[in-house]
Amino acid sequence: MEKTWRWFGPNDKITLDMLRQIGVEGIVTALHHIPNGEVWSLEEVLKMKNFIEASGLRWSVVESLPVSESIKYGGADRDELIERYKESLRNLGKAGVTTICYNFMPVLDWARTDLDYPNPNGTTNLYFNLGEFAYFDIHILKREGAEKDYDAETLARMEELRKTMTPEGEKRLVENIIVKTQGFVNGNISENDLDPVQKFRDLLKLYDGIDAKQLRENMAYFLSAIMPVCREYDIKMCVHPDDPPRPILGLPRIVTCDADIEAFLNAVPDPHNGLTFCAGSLSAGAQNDVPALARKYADRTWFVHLRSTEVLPNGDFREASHLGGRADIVELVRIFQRVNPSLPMRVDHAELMLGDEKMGYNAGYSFHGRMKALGQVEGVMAAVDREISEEKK
Ligand code: DNO
Repeated sequence: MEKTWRWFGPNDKITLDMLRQIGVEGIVTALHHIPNGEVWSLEEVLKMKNFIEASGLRWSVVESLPVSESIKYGGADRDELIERYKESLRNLGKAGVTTICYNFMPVLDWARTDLDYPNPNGTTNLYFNLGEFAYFDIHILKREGAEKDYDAETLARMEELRKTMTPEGEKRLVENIIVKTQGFVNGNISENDLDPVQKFRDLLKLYDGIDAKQLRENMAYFLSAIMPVCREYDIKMCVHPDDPPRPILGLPRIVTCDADIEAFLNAVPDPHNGLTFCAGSLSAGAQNDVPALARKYADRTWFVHLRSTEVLPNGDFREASHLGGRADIVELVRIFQRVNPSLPMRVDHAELMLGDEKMGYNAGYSFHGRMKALGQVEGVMAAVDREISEEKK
């Protein structure tokens, strides 16, 4: 697989020269300065491409070309927004940047409650605490009927938490769940929003009456509309699975498991409609056998995120080592390396370590932690390449 790295543009504290030194081959990035819903002009695309190439790297994957909420919930202006999306795709296609990651998660992209949860070795990482998430939903967001979405054990944990919750604790949950994890992925809420909770409630309202079936139809509508452009420029669209892979905050989620993946691939049966195989997101669903999914969908996978999680019996999950947890990265490398040795792959959500914590990196995107994870994955790739060449003898 091609060793790629998510880089956040010329303002990223991690420079392209640093990445070349650690063995990165391809860059995964987006035009983060262009607001969601606006066209990425050919000029802006080429500017970014040339900037990356000047450092001896290539722009391998766009992550993400964001899909506007209105396309997801089927708003009155969705056709206009789809036309703009197609225009951005054409410009990317003309520039030869043809692997495009996106997601179809309503309102919230990925979700975590804790961004620096301590590990026993002194590093920290991301964590999803279901009790704290329920607290956010029921006591901060005050979503109508939210209690019904949690089991008795989770509600009991939440009550315990309530006894010691402070205003600072509530503020931290808001920041972690809807601000810090969202702003940098071109999300709906940014650090400058004065009342993020109210803004978030207004966004949730947009999905009143939208169930999983309707969301699936809207996704198929979007994909069918963009496929002609994708065919013309050989653009590979690859949807990112939902993280965590389950409905949250009353919102439907439709890329969570085997049946979901099969459904969206079959809804628009064109190879340009494919998957970002995010091993981390999929592994956070106890229902998912991650290597089995990789075997089944490798031929429609255009981009791979390698990371792993551990799911706890109480519904929490944590980021695991890239060599441990539920994802089984060794087996995933065996599968993908055989199918397509040039498939772009990046590591994800690594520890904060050795001073990373002072650098203010985007949540999940440390330097030393990701460098260590990349080294681990490189080692696995070398061993798998040896296995493959021995088989051929
Ligand atoms: C989180 C990321 C996601 C991902 C988008 C793709 O760390 O994996 O934000 O980039 O969902 O559209």
